[in-house]
This record gives sequence, C-alpha cells and structure tokens, in this order.
Amino acid sequence: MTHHIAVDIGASSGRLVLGQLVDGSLTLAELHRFSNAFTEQEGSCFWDMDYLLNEIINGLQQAKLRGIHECTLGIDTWAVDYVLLDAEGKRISAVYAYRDHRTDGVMEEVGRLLPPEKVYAKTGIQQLPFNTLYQLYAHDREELETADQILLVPDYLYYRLGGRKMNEVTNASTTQLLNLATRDFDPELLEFLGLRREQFAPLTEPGKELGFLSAELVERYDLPECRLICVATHDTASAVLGVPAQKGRASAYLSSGTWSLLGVELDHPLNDRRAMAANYTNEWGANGTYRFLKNIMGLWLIQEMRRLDGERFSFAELAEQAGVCAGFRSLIPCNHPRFLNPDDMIQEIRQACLESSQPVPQTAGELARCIFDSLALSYRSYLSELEDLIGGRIEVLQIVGGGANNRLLCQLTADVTGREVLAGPTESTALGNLAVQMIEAGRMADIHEARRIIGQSFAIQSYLPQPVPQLTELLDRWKQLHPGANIHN
Ligand code: LFR
Repeated sequence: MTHHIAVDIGASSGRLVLGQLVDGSLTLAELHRFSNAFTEQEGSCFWDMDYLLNEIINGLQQAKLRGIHECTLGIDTWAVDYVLLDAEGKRISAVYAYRDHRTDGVMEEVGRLLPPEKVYAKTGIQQLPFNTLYQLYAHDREELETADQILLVPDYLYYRLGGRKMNEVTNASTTQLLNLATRDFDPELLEFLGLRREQFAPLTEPGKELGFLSAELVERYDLPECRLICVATHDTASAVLGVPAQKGRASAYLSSGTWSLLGVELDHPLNDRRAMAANYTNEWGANGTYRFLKNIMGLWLIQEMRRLDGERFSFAELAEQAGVCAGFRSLIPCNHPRFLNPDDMIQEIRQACLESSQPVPQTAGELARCIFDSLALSYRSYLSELEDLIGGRIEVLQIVGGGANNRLLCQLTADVTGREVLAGPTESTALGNLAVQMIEAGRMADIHEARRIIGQSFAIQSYLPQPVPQLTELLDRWKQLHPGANIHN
C-alpha cells in the first residue's frame, strides 16, 4: 500500500490529506476540506458527529475518484470531548463541545472535594475548566451510569468507520483521569465520578492497526479499502510529532491553531510543585514522551471576532489591516476565562479595554491588532516561565499549524520574545498523523527520521527579532493586565 490519508479535524475546520513519500521527500495533497463549528441548542453547545462522519466519507470518495483504491487511514481531532455509547454501540446523548457553559465553576467545585495537588500528582494534567474530569462531573448522572462505553471523539470516529473500540493514549491523557505511575485510568478518580474501568476501552498506543474500514461503508459509498491505523489522535500530539527536527539548538514549539499550545517535548513528566503552580500540563505523547505545555487562548479570538464581523474579511486581510494599525495600543488579558466562550467576542474585547482604561479598538484591523499584540505578549511571558521550569534557555521558537502563515503574528512573536521564530509547516498535524502511518507501514524508520524528512520537505520561514521600543514598559503593562486571572488558575 503506498497511499496514506490523514483525517485531521479541528474546532473550526477539517480536512483529509493524502501523504506521499517519493524519493525521500514528503508531499501533501488535500483531498477534501470542510468547516466545523459547535452549534448552540437551547443554550448548550454540541458537536455534530454525523456531519463529521459524512465529511470523512465525502473525503474518501474524493480519494477514490483520484484513483486511490487502497490506503491506510488515521484520524486526529481536538481533545477532551467524549461520546457515551449504550451496549449496542449507539450514542446515548448529544456530544457536548468543551466550551459549553455547563462546566462553569465546576473545576472549583471539584477542587473543594478532591485536592488539586493530589490530582496533579497523579495525572500531571493542567487545570482547565473543560477537562473531561470536570465535564463528566457535570454530566447527567443517570446517562453516565447507563453508559456502556465512553470514547473520546476520534476513538468514536474510528469505531464508526469499522475500527475496534479503544481509548487512544495521547488523547485519553487529556481526560485528566490517567495515572502517570500505573499508566492506566486512575481508580480513585473514576470512583469519584462514579465510573467503572470497563466503561472505558483498552488504552491503545499510536501505531497499532485497528482493523479495516467496514465493507458495508466501502460498498455503499464506493470508498477505497482502508486499513485503519491508530495515530496520535489528539491533534496537538500529532502536531508535535510533525514539528521538524532541530539540531543543536534548544527549541520550543508553538502549535498555533484555534489554541496556541506552547511547550517542549520531554521524555519524563515534570509534575512537581512549581510545574503545578505554573499550571503546565504533561499530556502523553507517542513513543513514551510528554507534551509539557500550556494552553494559550490562540486564534479562537480572531476566529470569533471575524465571525461576529460577518466574515467581511479573510484572515489574511485582517492580518494586513492589523499590520498598518498602531502597535501595542490596547492589550487584553487573552487567557482570562471571559474569552473562552463569551456571548460576543468583539464586545468582550472592547469591554476589557474599557475596564483597563485603554483605547477601545474600533475597526476590524484595530481589533485584530489588539489580539495579535496580546497573543505575542502572552507567548513571551509563558516562554520565560517555561525556561524557568525546565532550567534552560530556549533559543528558537518553532511555530507550526495555521498560525505559521500569519506573518505579522510570527514577526511580532519574534520581536517580543527576542527569539528566532521558525514558522512552518502549517500542516504539521496532518504530517504527524501521516508519520505514524508511514512508520507503521515500514516506510519510515522512526519519528526521528520522520521529523528529518518533514524538515527537508517543507519550506520553513525564519523571522529574526527586531527591537521593540520600550519593551520593558510594555512588559510591565502586560503584567498589570495579567494579575494571575487566566484560564489556568
Ligand atoms: C487543540 C486542542 C488542545 C486542547 C483543546 C481542547 O485543538 O486539542 O490541545 O486543549 O483543543 O480539546
């Protein structure tokens, strides 16, 4: 089999990407792209699983039309969200989106019953209000008790395509229910939620074959024969696998999409008191690694701003307009929970500027500039924190994901952090997904080779830091805005 297809679905869009390795060089071809968003029904936020499945099938039909008769297939999506199944394997409730407001205040409530220090010592996972632990705590008791299986979103998509029921580890770790020492679901945390271990499936590592796309689907929709391969199903885990190799220079990654995930890959968890105080996470990676990182609000801010602005401008146009606006005029504490899912992002940004006596951004360009400036400053402060925690200087910041295309944000990030930014590839998530499939198929030796090939196959843009006037004053302003009130604590 020479064809490998990555299904990569994020909170705002999904795609099926064909990867080919020709003469040691990796190329990508997009087979299908579709939009994604959670929908609101009676005040709750849900994902539409049938729509996503349908789009995967549409993409596979495109593959067949291009003459692909056989392939391997891997799926990654965002993390933490779950699907409850009955004994027949049918969904027993709609699938909540993690920004749903039912978890407001739940993390604090659970914290009073279950000491956060204990949970962090066990799991090493950062406190985020939407961790599956808190979502399950807020879920209807009866539904939870009757659930035969709890799968995360990509696990469920594999299952519906014909794969075995499993809980893939890189994603399962984001539930905040896995124990670092035993490397399984933690009995005490399950008991706290009133759950049984059997309600989860066997933990499965990336690289395992899960069976074939069901013959029924192949026939009904005229699809290629697909061998289903378990990849790193958490999109961030795949994105980190897809970060090109860096030789000799200490680097951190910034996976820049709906979220900005800033961190380093470690071969051991770092879940001491300091890491807990800074609320860094230790999500499990492929090959026994850990993603030691922090969630930063990311491009969600601009996605929402653009949506509410009636999609008058493309992302590229917004960046262009932001580029000609005065810099660092208005800053927002972008990781404050108020920006997680406000009723109106534009109003929320303006209100935050008003409250802190800064000029209120009026135009789309001014709003975008305020977002990019704030994100760049956020990257700077978390990068310094990261250096303190790991005890070493980071020389290079590797930006992957869609945000690597944003030249203004990349340059601002280089300027404000004072580090070289290496931007690209934008499709690192699909690449990480494909790398696992290609390694499984014996076409690449291991992840080191995969990262070397990725580095050689895609153009990487370097941004060197330019001096920022009055940077010290700017950082002071930023600190005053950020009195510790963010989504992490
Ligand atoms: C990025 C991401 C983050 C996770 C958030 C919610 O797409 O997967 O890693 O914290 O979405 O699932």
